[in-house]
Amino acid sequence: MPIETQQKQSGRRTLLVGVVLPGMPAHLVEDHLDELAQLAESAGAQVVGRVVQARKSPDPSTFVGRGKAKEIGEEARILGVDLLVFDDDLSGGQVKSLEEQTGILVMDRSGLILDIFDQRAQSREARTQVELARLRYQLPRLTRRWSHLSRQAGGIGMRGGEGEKQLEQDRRVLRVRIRGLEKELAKIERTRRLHRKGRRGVPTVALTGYTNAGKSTLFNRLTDAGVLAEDRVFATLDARLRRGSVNGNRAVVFADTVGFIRKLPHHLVSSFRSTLGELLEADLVLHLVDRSHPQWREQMDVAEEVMAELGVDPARVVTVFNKSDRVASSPGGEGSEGAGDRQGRWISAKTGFGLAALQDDIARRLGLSEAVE
Ligand SMILES: Nc1nc2c(ncn2[C@@H]2O[C@H](COP(=O)(O)OP(=O)(O)OP(=O)(O)O)[C@@H](O)[C@H]2O)c(=O)[nH]1
Ligand SMILES: [Mg+2]
Repeated sequence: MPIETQQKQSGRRTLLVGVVLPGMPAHLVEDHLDELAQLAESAGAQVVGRVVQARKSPDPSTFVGRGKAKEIGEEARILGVDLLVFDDDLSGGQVKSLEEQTGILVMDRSGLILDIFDQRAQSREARTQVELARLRYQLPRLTRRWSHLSRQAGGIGMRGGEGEKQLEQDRRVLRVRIRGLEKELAKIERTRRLHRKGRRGVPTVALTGYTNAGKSTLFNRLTDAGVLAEDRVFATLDARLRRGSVNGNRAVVFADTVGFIRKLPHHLVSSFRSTLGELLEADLVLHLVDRSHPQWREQMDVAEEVMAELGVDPARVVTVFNKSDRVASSPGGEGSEGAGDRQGRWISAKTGFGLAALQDDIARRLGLSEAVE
């Protein structure tokens, strides 16, 4: 029986909380909160406001200052808020203190992202990966009072009473479950590897990039797959593979993968290794950047960091600037000023601009063009 540890965000009136640390431009925090708002709404919450505090360093016990925590609690009561979401990672102790001081449910960005993944995960692989990430996230966050497991009915009740013993018991249950999930994933990964072997000889092109960059839209263009492409974060959680062709009718396998986001919980990255393994195994990786996004540069850096963390060879990565139709200065837009200091191929997965040239690029990089007779 899976341990159901998710707290539903549906319809919760939510207040976002961000902290500006020294050397951090204030507008950056606002941008991050804009994205956090999008995440909260994706999880089904209703964002009713935001609070930002400038601090020299986070308070070890309440993250924001203690006085500020009290103030947030009061504001939350006035606004009828029942969920506080912090943009930064909180420790179990911080969550506990904040909940005690405000009387309101508290979570952090990582927890929110995990909830979205939880809601979207469909395949057995994705579900296993998300559950594993959640349990790894929760293990160090279990606290004596705020033990998720002790809130659950069935199996792991509160018979022994609260306290250290219960906490230790909860931790043990989590560890056992984590080991079980790791084994299950290893099995799934073996199957995946077998499938990959079966494709040997057929070159693979994996699509990657920040969430909402247009990966699935491009995937559909290149393969006629009809995969869900939506204007929302993390529409895709499973790696999808499909044959397509470039440069005539040569078979190439395209892989659509899960998107990245800043402060992506590293538990998710490590749990999604088998899905993201497509990136490591691919002959070529197309890194899609939503070039129309005001924060495209930061998004590009985030994706490059995650790829580096995964061990993707940069020499196999082609940067693709997507949504050129929304950028006036793009080659496909009204004027033309090139790609600036970052090199990449401009396309619009939506209008089809630049796709033929991109396909030529792919064929060349895969050594397919020379083979054409
Ligand atoms: N204007 C414009 N919109 C685009 C383009 N490419 C994709 N979109 C839109 O951007 C949104 C996100 O597209 P998806 O293809 O779902 O993005 P994704 O990268 O697969 O996103 P996740 O799976 O959530 O990581 C959708 O609303 C698309 O219609 C483009 O070239 N131009
Ligand atoms: Mg997608």
